[in-house]
Amino acid sequence: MDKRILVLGASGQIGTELTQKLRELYGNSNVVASDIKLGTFEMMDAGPFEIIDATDKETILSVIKKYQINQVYLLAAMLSATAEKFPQKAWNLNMNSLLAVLELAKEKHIQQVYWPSSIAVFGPTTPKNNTPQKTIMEPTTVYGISKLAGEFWCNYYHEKFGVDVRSLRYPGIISWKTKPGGGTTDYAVDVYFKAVEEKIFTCFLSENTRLPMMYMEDAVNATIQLMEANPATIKIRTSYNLAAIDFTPKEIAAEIRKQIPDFTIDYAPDSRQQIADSWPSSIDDSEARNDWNWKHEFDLKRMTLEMLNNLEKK
Ligand code: VAH
Repeated sequence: MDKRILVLGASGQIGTELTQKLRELYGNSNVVASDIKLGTFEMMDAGPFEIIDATDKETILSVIKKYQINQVYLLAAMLSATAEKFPQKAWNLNMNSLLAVLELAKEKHIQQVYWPSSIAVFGPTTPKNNTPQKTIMEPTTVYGISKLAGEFWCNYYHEKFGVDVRSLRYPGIISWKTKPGGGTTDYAVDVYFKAVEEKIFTCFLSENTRLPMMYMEDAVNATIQLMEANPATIKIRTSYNLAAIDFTPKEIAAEIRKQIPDFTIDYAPDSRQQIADSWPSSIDDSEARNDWNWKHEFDLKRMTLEMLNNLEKK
């Protein structure tokens, strides 16, 4: 099938880089970027752009028809920390956008859907180390509840209506091109920006808070690899565990200090500490590695070099 792709939430942290990569792979004119508000000049100049409220099924359908879209990547969502401040808005955005896109796939307007889940689907009763694909899942955040519900909607539409929807449980994602908004893992992005700009950083999580993390390039590559995989290799239609590295604020600070020796960090845990404490410290993603040959490329050292080199040039 000639891929004609619509990215919903293209201005977000992942959406921005996913859109760039998809345009590189499939051609700028074959990837329509969209978000609730205007995108960056680069994104709107490089290819088609549409203003879309991701919960508005009719508008999504009109854009699908306008560009003969056959694949939708739904990246629009409200992340963990912000969702705690606006629970009803978060539930509405995170759930009704997914249900709108799944219905459009069920009605055969599109052939394939990508929807991201998160390690936020796990909760304080989940085994914390090397968290397995199938385990206790009792999320205690609005974001986690919405992602857990979303996973089972994906599985339902696949089993009941044959919808080809695919999903990954992203860990914290780290990038230098676009700052994330409203996440609990965002400290691991901010720390690099502040190390380069001010050589000092106050971390909103405690120094030994270990969380699963991944460099953006790995996350984007995993997403496209999953979407290109032979359907017969995809055994999980809720959402695959996906892992790369895990570290604490203390460890990432030590890695940064290898490049910026006078960098200092201090700790002032806030309400996001409780969210982080409810999540796993590391993830077992052997199903993804076995089913469709996933493997990560960036460890903490290589990611730190990549982040600092690019931020110093920015
Ligand atoms: C957040 N970056 O912090 C997101 C992610 C696993 C964390 O889902 O909310």
